Amino acid sequence: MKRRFVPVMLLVLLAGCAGGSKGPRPVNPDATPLTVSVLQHLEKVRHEKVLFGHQDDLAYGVTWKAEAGRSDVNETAGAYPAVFGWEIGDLERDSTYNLDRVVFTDMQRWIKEAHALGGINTISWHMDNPATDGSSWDTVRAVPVILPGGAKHAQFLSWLDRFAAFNEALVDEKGRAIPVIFRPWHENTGGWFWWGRTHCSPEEYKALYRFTFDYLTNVKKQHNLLWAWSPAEKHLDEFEQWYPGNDVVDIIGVDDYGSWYRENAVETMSANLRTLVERAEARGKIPVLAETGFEALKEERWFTEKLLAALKADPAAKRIAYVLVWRNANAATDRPDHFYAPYAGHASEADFKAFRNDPLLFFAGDGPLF
Ligand code: BMA
Repeated sequence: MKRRFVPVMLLVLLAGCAGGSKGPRPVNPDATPLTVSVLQHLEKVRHEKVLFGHQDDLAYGVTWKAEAGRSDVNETAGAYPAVFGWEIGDLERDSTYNLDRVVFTDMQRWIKEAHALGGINTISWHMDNPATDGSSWDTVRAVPVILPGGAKHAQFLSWLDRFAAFNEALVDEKGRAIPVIFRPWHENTGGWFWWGRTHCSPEEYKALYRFTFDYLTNVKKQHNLLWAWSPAEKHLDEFEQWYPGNDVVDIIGVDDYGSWYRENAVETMSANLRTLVERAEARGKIPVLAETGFEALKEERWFTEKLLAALKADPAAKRIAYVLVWRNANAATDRPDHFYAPYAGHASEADFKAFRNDPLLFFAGDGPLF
């Protein structure tokens, strides 16, 4: 090698170390290195694997509540999920627990545990209706009320401040902010939440998402957040109309439960996933099945014959980074028959083990995610 090439090589190496590493960059240019790392791992891993996620996994299961180390997924699959979903509805009220009675300080502890397990955390928010003080299912028109100039704008800022305070406490053992996939204003192409398609215009909705991004990123400096947008499967043909923009979204998802109830469930889901993956890839974003599941698992082999089959039915479908199934509500204290992962002794346990053992699936500990 001729000597004059050495300085050039050095420069190339240094550029690599100075943040020129390969892969997508978060929309927030100030995202922490760990946060950038999560996004880039998702991009890398999705071409080989699909991460498995579960809502409220460490908080409770069908037969237990807030018991250290427990997880219905771990107790059936033999591994914790790779993605841990959490819900902060009622944080805006300064309540000590969320709308499903999960204590917020416990949730913060479980988020830290999930991170220590090598998992990725994601947060959704069923925020109360600011116009009426009803729930998020109270569909009285409210979006303009909280946007700048609206009567409840100051209150809305204080609600976002509460999230920032909650989020700032999420630090690892070295004091670094734990990355969080933040997924506000979800299922907006459905009509059941006050931010849904029949209760605000696309312009108002996009202004709401963009305002939330801008305030939390630039004013509150929440640099551990990756931004996910997941409309509902319903009216997904209106995708373009409601998409908040390439500059505020890292991850494009869909919340799809409905496809499992169609006659051609596997084909319908897999076609929906192809569309999702194509839309995300065209924008340089990460596709995910942000929420799904088959309530109460009435089909014993749902995990392999439906979910896994849909992922495998189309080479594009399996390029989603993760699939998250919804929560295992406690049967005695919350909602019976409202669970989406098996629990010990449930009829679909063996099928779930087979699902976990399929080489396509990735659970916590199967490899690094940041
Ligand atoms: C819904 C249901 C509700 C719950 C809400 C927020 O889909 O599971 O019971 O309150 O999510 O977690």
